[in-house]
Amino acid sequence: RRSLLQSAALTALASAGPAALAKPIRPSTRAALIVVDVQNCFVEGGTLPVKGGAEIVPIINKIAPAFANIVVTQDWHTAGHASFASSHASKKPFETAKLSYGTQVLWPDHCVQGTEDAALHKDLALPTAQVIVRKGFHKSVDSYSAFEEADRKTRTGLAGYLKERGIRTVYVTGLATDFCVAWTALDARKLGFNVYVVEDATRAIDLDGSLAAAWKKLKAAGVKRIQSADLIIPT
Ligand code: VGL
Ligand code: ZN
Repeated sequence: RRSLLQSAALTALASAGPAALAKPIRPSTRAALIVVDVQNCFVEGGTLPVKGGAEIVPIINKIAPAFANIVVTQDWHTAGHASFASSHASKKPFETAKLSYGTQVLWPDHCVQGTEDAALHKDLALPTAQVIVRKGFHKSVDSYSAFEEADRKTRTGLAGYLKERGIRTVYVTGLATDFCVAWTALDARKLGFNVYVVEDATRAIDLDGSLAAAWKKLKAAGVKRIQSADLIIPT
């Protein structure tokens, strides 16, 4: 049975975005919620703000009780990181550069290790989260994905962690839909997990059509696109 709150959310979604699923989902105890980069840098007032970024915080807090396992990630760059436009002569943010591993979008300086900008959003309330994966800490390599760095070789260890704990399914939320959320979800699929993206628990940067491109790739890879109202939350 749905709570009144969930019904209200369903009605709201019916008019706003994609329709909620007919059959609600109860995440298995062998599922993990992955909360990607919900940090000060990616919300209003941060160094690389994602439009509406802070709006997902209460949604993530609301669905968290449905999960026995929660993994949090943190974009965690060195000062002078290769993904920063400021590290490249005559480059501006949102242009691209060729790095050793391929084309890299250049960003404003953001999420520098140990700064308040890189801290998790203060309203994120995930007391049951058990691990924080930090990524992008090698100065010359970016890492959008929580599983594998942009060189597509260096692993973070998250797949091993999840597999050792018997986790087969992941639900991905956070920032940004078309970068770190999408890359994390695609790598999770590649590594054999059953993967959901909880769309309303994400917000996008949407650079030159990157959001539509990301959803297309996610769909082709077999990632399931759901809404928070599709999840059964224990009361
Ligand atoms: C991200 C751009 C640069 C993200 C991180 O979390 O999506 N995007 N660094
Ligand atoms: Zn970054």
